[in-house]
Amino acid sequence: MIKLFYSPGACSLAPHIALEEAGAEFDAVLTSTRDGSVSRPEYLAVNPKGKVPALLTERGVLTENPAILGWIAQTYPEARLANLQDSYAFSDTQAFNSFLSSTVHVAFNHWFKPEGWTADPDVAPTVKARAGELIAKHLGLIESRFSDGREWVHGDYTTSDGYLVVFSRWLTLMRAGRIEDYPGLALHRARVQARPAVQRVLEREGLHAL
Ligand SMILES: N[C@@H](CCC(=O)N[C@@H](CS)C(=O)NCC(=O)O)C(=O)O
Repeated sequence: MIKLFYSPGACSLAPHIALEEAGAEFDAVLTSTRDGSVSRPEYLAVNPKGKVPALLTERGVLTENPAILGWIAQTYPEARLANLQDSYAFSDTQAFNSFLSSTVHVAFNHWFKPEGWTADPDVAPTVKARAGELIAKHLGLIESRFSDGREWVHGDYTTSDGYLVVFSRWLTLMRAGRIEDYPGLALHRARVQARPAVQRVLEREGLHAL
């Protein structure tokens, strides 16, 4: 049985949504980032990086959201969570997911944990302020994708949509900006959260739609 190690509302929400959208059979294993569970020896044996998500498959453990999302899309092709017939379209989806993972997520991390990026506590507020500017820059770029009226990041619904909603939720929950400043993103967030699979996942994680 596939196992997804997740923490409520963390970036592991993205593969949680993708697995649910795919109709996969899986166990969702609560591994909170808030109570030290990610640092316990039994979890480090699964993912030595001490981060969620981790996905235990029949072949072994996968980590890193873009890789996990690519695996889910390829393993459940009937769910059409990526365009698997077109290598350009597939790579474009992976590129967007990599941007979220390597750039958007990292900017948010500087916002909510600035003291983790500098040894000088006096510098932390400057790190946080700069992170806020970068979050606005990155989300502005994403917002421009919706200017043509598209409903989903790539036109059709893909893994990128359930991943993007992690950060459009964080924007509000971490008070990193105003969703009203991103009307396309606001509509997208509402659209994703209205999907039945996403509602099931939010409930399982003990979360509410924003
Ligand atoms: N690059 C990883 C990032 C994973 C990550 O940073 N996960 C966070 C939750 S959103 C985590 O587990 N943090 C726990 C900690 O740092 O203690 C990915 O995209 O999957």
